[in-house]
Amino acid sequence: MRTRIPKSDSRNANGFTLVELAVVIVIIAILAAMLLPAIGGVIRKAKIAKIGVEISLIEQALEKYKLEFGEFPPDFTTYAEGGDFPSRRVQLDNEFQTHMARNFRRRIHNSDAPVMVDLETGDTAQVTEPHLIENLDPSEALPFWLGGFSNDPQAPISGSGGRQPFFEFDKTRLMDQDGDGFLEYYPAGSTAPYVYYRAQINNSEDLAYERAFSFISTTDRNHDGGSGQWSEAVTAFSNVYPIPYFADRVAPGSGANAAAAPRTFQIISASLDGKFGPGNRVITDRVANLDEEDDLTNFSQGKTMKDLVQD
Ligand SMILES: [Ca+2]
Ligand SMILES: [Ca+2]
Ligand SMILES: [Ca+2]
Repeated sequence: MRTRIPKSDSRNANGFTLVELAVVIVIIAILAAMLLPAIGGVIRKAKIAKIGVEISLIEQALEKYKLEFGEFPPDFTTYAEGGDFPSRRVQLDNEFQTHMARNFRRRIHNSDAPVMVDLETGDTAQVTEPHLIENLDPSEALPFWLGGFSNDPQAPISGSGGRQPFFEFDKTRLMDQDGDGFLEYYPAGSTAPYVYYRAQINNSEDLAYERAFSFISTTDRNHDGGSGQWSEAVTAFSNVYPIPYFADRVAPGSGANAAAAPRTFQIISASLDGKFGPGNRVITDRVANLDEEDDLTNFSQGKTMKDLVQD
């Protein structure tokens, strides 16, 4: 058994304590090597959980919006043009004006146009060219509607002052990836914005996300249209939209083409990898490549798609 070594006599002590020190360092290194991945996993899980919490807060904000206005806000999807459907601009404008007129009777619709913001200069400008409204998309719908309305009854959209937001956005995560002056909202740690799709219910007929499917399948800047696969190259300069989730993605075997959350809305987060679903691709085989699916939605109760399907 060793005894305490006086500080003045370090001739033997140095050698001995160095060996001890080396052993301790090796043990710490082994422990660290064992623990670091676990710690990394815990941090990752915590980040994902945080996104799950934020999604449920956005969900509550949308419910609050519906309580006040009787319907969930438009998601800026449109049917493909042609046949029975006019241009995207006309469809968007019709729905936008109808939603506003229903809720703001004194609104002057000619002058109360959406406002675009330049994040670099802070400048704002109203949409004066009618076609610019086409730039509004399902990733911009949440900041657009949940930011609240001005208390100017004639200009609830463009008026200043009195705004009561339905949701408190973290301003550092409001960005404009496609540079059109309309902001998207990004989960902490993700390069892909939250996307919002509203279920369509028409004359009591449940159309679910038919229009969202139409929108993404015809948004050719995001979709190659032929092979049914997302083009990952375009993500650098344009927003990418996921397809709405099917019910059997959430609960396997629950019906071939039924949509998840059929009568409300889907909030979809690509989560930490910044990619929607398996590698940003249209999901044809709905249970393939689950390893890539850290995606979170409002109907997955804070779980990733992978965890949800595995449970
Ligand atoms: Ca846009
Ligand atoms: Ca934008
Ligand atoms: Ca993902």
